Amino acid sequence: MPGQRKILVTRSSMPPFEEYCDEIRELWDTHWLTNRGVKHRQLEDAIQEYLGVEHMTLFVNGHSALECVLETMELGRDGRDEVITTPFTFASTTHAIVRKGLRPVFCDIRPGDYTLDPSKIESLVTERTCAIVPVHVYGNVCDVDAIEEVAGRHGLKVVYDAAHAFGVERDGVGVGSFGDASMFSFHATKVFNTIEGGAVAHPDGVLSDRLAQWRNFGITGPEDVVYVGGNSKMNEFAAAMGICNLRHVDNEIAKRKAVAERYWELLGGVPGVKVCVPPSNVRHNYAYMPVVFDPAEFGATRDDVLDALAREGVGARKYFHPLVSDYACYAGRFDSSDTPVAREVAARVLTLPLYAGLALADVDRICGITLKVGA
Ligand code: T4K
Repeated sequence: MPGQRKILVTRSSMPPFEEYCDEIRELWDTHWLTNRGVKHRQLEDAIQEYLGVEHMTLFVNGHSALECVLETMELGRDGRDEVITTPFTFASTTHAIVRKGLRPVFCDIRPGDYTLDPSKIESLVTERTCAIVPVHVYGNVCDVDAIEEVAGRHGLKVVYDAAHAFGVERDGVGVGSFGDASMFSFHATKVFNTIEGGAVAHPDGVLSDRLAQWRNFGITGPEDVVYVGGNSKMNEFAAAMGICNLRHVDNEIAKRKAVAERYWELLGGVPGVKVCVPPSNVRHNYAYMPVVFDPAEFGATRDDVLDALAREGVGARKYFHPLVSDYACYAGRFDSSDTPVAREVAARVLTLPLYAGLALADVDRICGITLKVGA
């Protein structure tokens, strides 16, 4: 609509300007800007405590963190190079696997929460399988018990892509405590951000050393370089943003909760419209608002809704369409009909705007536009 303020799928959380200025002021005294400075160390400790995990290693972004953990676990070195994972995710999950010389094997997802379907994993395990990389997609907690039970029986590592799941807990246990490791993203679009950033949480102190060394060229001492590592260090300005944002994150999540509940109230129960309400034993972070439209029941397609919202200045997004297995860069390698649930969800899902500062009146307007399309 001409003159109307645009609403996008999300909007970065930022601390008060003065708070950030105060946080970075001392950098003008020290001139120490990166390479595990004071802010970096402070943030690493603070996030470790907030997430309640044993070890925490910060990275420049979530993708590097995922690549690094796959590499430092030495997956593929013994000839077992297959990794069971989901095609219903952002490019990063699969790209990290492929870029580390491993082969993704796509497993279908559950229709209820869109996470990996554990009942379909075992039939995909071969003598070449080395790991499972499930995704806590939209912040929905995977069936970690069932996944880790299959992994345990076959001697497989489990590395969770928890990019969307900052602060999520199941039965009071943070998601970063599950499996062999979990990767978090602190990108500008996430519930908690360091502008760009990410981390690996894990229970293994040895892995901790390796991750920290790998992210700094494999340097282990003034004259010692033991890994062919990369450079994935978080700088002090990003860490300072994280320190500030962490002070406000509980409040941000509470505001997101109010927005999410308004969506559920207005859209839940509408024929052909499926919203995803977390179970009562999960402390969710309300990272995304996925809504699945069944055109036969609703009377309109997901794309009809997307277009109608766009005409009114509302930028919803098709996270995650297309499936990774349908990307041009993987043409000829996979068949998305092997994962029919994921294919159907990808064809019908729309993620509606959700962020802490979104007014409930705007949610009402977005739902009104949405419901009019199907009427
Ligand atoms: N695994 C999973 C499952 C992931 O979803 C991701 C990232 C990763 C791994 C990798 O983590 P990182 O390496 O990124 O830490 C965005 C994000 O760039 C990406 O981090 C995220 N997933 C993905 C789901 O979404 P785009 O291409 O959709 O972003 P963009 O630029 O279209 O922004 C989306 C909306 O966010 C904009 O409409 C407005 C808002 N926005 C964006 C930026 C950049 C802001 O409010 N502030 C900003 O600075 O990928």
